[in-house]
Amino acid sequence: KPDVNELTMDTGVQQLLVKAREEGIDTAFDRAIKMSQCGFGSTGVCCRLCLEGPCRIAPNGKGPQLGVCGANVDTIVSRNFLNAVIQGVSSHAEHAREIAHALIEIVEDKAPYVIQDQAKLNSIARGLGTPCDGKDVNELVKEVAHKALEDFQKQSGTLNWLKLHAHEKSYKNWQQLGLLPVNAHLEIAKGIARMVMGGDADPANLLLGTITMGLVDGYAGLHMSTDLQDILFGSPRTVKTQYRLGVIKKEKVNISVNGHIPLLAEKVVEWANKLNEEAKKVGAEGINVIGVCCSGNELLMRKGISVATNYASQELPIVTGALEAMVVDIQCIMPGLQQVASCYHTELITTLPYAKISGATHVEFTTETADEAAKEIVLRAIDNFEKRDPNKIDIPEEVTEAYAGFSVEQIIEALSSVNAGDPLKPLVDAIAGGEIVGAVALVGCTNPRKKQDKYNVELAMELIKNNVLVVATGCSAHSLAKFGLMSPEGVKYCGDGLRGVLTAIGQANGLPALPPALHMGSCVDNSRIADLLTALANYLNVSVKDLPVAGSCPETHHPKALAIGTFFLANGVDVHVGVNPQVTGSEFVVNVLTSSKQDFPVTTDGLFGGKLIYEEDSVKAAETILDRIKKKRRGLGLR
Ligand code: NFS
Ligand code: SF4
Repeated sequence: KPDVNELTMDTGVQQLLVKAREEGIDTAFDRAIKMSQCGFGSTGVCCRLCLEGPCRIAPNGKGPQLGVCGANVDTIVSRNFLNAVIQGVSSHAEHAREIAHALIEIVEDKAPYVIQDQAKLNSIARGLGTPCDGKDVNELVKEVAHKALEDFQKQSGTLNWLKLHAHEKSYKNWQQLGLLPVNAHLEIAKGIARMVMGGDADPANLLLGTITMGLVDGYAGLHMSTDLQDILFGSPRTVKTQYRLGVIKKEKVNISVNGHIPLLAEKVVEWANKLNEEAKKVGAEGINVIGVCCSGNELLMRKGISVATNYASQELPIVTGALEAMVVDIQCIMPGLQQVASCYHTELITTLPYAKISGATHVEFTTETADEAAKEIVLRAIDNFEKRDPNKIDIPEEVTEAYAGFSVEQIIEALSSVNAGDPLKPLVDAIAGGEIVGAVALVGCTNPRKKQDKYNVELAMELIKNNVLVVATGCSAHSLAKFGLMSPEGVKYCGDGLRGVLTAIGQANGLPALPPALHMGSCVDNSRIADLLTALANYLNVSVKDLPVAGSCPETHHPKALAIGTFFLANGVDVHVGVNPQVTGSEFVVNVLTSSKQDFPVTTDGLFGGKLIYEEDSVKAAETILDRIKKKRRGLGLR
């Protein structure tokens, strides 16, 4: 077995991996070593879409080059890519739809939540063309929620949320190409229908269909989720918080929330506060709620709740022996959690009727019964405190401080302290002057097949050293926070230009400096990044594709990241992936996605202005990204 320091940069995770090995427990890191990767699957050339197959196309022309139905490798690879993107899109669309539905229940007095952000409500309503005057909050929320649900029902036109947020020039481009989505459910169904056996067999057409799915993801998934969650739970503001496994407290009842849709996580926090005294009756000092993955990000952004760990090491909080309950909803929940939990007193609690794990406790969570469910979950955790085995407790000590909560609203507010009348000006001036060369969104996951955090951190370090501002979301944000890039001290790693700008803006806001990586939230909050780009493009009167920016997911694992990446490609933003996107079996698909427009007849670069960059080495990836950013600068007439 490889040494644990080859598996993760996080010393706390290393410590617990050693403990797990001593106790004979396998985690995702061990399973990744045991599971070899199939060459056909990793290049995307394996098709299981009908019972004539499975078919797989042999590499280098040696062996069958067509499936039984006659599908060639380009068709098979592009269908598989579309399939992956659809999975990502449906995750985000379900997320958004659940929140829209919850809002309606709330204003009909059927669900116990209170609308927190009336300013955001008004701005979204205005953007949707819904007059606000004279309406009470409930009326307005209902209208906004119905507009959201229309995006799952309408049979003509395009998504309300796309019209609300898309940059005008991108919109026109998609319209001309006939790519505008009609409604999310329709497009998901159509996407599946076109990738089915005997459906669409034109690889270029399949890839264009994938772009439409990316638009569904961006607008009816990411943007809608963020907007409605901000209305319901409040728009994030700067918060200071703590990261790493040391946030688990030996003297407290520890409850971790893992998953994505904050309807559950918010209620768990509320009931943990209400039942704090109950915990003292079993000898604990109180209740400690900690976050994992994106539920962690949601609570962190709005409540400053600390974050224990990110995706690849989500089983390790259990190995501390001090976790009373791990509460999950959906997405990125490893089924392996239950095997690990069964070795400890930890109770794994699933909550959604369509996302259960055998062996786990299921406490059904609906918005109508949110209080009862959250109360039961917290009481179960309290009960479990006395079941701890003292011999099994070992909590790594390290914690790192970090800032988060950088919504677009908060970033604009911070910039207003420098220039109240024209807040974007200081940022745009710094980009024009070259103090900031460009910006990169570091997004996505960690993946048990890659050394955890290493690639995220390395890439961020390279970029900020070269005066590229980094914004981050998802589990990548956890990586950067753990290694000091979300604290003001992180500016010591920046090039002079970037450091100067971050220090000036930070000091205008009472901080020593802004952190070099700004935490913008969970993965659905990639919408915030898109909104920031749209605002900058509007300010400069250019297209989003012209901006000196890029997106990157060095350690991704999830189809959701492919969906988000497709959304950014459609907007003309280059997207780097550091993990094999499983399309390399088709030269055609690789060319469409990764070639520059002058090198191949049809490319995403030519059609939209952004291309995919696949590079596993973070230092080399940073070079390529920088080259592209500099090219876009030249396009804008900047040096
Ligand atoms: Ni994003 Fe968030 Fe994490 Fe990756 Fe999974 S939790 S939605 S997919 S692993 S960043
Ligand atoms: Fe084979 Fe075609 Fe069926 Fe795919 S759809 S399994 S390539 S016969």
